[in-house]
Amino acid sequence: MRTQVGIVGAGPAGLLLSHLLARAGIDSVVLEARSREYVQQRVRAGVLEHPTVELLRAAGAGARMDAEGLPHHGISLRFDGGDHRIDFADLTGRGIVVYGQQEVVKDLIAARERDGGELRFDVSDVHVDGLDADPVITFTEAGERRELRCDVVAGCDGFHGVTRGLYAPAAFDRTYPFAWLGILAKAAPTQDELVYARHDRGFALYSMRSPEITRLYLQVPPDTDASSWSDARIWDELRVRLGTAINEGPLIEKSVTGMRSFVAEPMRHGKLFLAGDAAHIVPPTGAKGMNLAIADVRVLAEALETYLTRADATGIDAYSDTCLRRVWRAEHFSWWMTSMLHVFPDDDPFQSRLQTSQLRYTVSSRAAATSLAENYVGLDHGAVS
Ligand code: FAS
Ligand code: PHB
Repeated sequence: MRTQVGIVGAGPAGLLLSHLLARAGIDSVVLEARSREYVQQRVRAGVLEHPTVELLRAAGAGARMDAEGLPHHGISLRFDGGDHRIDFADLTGRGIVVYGQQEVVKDLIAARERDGGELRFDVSDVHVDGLDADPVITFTEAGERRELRCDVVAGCDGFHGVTRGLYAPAAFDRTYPFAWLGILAKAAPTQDELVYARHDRGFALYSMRSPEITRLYLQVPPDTDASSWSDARIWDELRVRLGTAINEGPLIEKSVTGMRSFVAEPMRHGKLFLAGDAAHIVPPTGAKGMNLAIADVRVLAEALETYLTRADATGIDAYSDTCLRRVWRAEHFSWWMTSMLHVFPDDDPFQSRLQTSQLRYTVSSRAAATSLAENYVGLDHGAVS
């Protein structure tokens, strides 16, 4: 088999890259370890920042997002027993769209299959050789060992994939002393917008997916087993921390997500280009994970187009540095939101007073609120210096 771009991973990064390359007339093959059904039902991110929404629309993959997504024009920070709204529309003139990551994945798979794209699911034992000259990906599919020769390889296989291990990038890593217990419930949201709550018992987040589905999170210890939390205990704790009425309903999903900041530098090695979680991880407090993957792919698709159609290596040579500026901006914002809103186990009174002071300043100063708002709705692609 031969293609121009071999893509490992069919998450948001791999699927969008394949879609953008196809629109530029460049062929690719996507190799995915899991089944189509698995990747389409995996519950993860929920917030699309403004540049992501614009890119999906421009790429012809935003129709269902526009029909079913929930446009939001602000969020609330809850602390000191009250809610304080950050008005994105007033502060930035922009907003976000609440639309599940799995819906984006479904839309991109549908677009690729409509356009005859080559998505190969349930592959295993992926290996890559020849990264300095002529890359060859070998993999097992339906019990057969296969070979895919390509001009370049995109490592879009997430944090636990294999492509980052093909070279030895510098790793910048920080883990947090807590995790998030997330639930998806068949219950109509009682809030119009997201609520980030800092409570002495821990952080909580009120989110949603549709007029019928609520998405909620609780800060828990890092080694928490989701099964150790009964539904009743979850609802009770959410009510205490969010301080608001919440409709209960049957849980569709319950899982614990670790909190980590991670960056691999550089994001390129020879003919291999990492994008998304394969290269970086952010704690979900800033709702940046999937959006950062999409921003990487926008840069990579453009760079590969100039390289593969005009033999111009300017874009691919600048790829890593270009992406890392936005990556570190999102790392800082996600760390800042996480540090401000969570209760740290040492429960240091000095730190908790700093957090409260930061929260009070953020909601009372237009300049501070604007800083949170412009990072949350997403800085324009290419605008991060
Ligand atoms: P992904 O991990 O989505 O996709 C990588 C793909 O590669 C997967 O389909 C995997 O099966 C495949 N793969 C892995 N190894 C392979 C191999 N050897 N061969 C072939 N395929 C392979 N972000 C937010 O903004 N908000 C959230 O609330 C949020 N919650 C999250 C909860 C969880 C449990 C996790 C793990 C992440 C969460 N994230 C969240 C971050 C998440 O949305 C990621 O940023 C996003 O999925 C990144 O997309 P990709 O880079 O495409 O990686
Ligand atoms: C979600 O709706 O899943 C969500 C929203 C905002 C976050 C994290 C997750 O910061």
